Amino acid sequence: MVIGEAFIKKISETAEKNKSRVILALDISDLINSKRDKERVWTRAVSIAKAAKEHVAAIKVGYPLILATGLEIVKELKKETQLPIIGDFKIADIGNTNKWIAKHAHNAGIDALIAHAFIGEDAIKDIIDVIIEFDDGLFLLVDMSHPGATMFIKPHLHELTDLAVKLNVTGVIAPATRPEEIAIVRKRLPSKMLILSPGVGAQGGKPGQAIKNGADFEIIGRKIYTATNVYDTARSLAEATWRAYNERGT
Ligand code: BMP
Repeated sequence: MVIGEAFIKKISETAEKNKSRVILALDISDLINSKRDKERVWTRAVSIAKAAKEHVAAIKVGYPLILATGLEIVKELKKETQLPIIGDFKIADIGNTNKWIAKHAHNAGIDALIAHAFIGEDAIKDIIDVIIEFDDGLFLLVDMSHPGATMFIKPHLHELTDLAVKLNVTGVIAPATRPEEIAIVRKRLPSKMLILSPGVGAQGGKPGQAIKNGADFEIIGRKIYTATNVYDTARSLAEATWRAYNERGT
């Protein structure tokens, strides 16, 4: 048993239904100076989510979208897509502050959260208290996909992964831009714990590669939401990730 069994069940069901191992990173945004600006971003985000919904297993929302539209969009996205929603607030504060972030996220309808593993055990346990109370999921970042992550985070990959295992969280985030790391992380994790991997497409990772190396889902944003045909692009990424997952055989 890991924390977030209900979330794992939910995302596994949508993955199976849509034959997809893609999580859509819905980073639709713009600067908001009027009610109309906000409505425009809101409408665009919902329409992209609807266009992609048959070919993704979940939606990840984060600062770009939420700072533009407010957390209220989460309930609309759930209503329109019926997909699980991951809140990517990269929580990295003291425990008391983290608890409030987690409570607001749950209250808005978010099903799982992402936090930095480097904040350490006590500050993560405060998030876990809220996650368990509401039966949500929690993912910890054990490395990041951008080049600068190799300066401070990557050297601690093993320890950060071991902390995630010790705390029995739902899973971890590891970079598709360095797929060899995913294989390392996979070996250290119990099979129940998920690996979500960003960095596919716009950041250079090849669709399906992270999954071949042991990831369970690929988090993909720009390659989908900037495509001329969102539906077709999401469909072809769904096919590539689904094939990679089934060929891997676990
Ligand atoms: P894109 O496919 O457009 O590069 O988007 C990737 C998404 O994953 C973005 O929401 C980004 O904030 C997030 N992400 C990432 O790219 N690398 C990480 O290491 C961690 C992330 O959450």
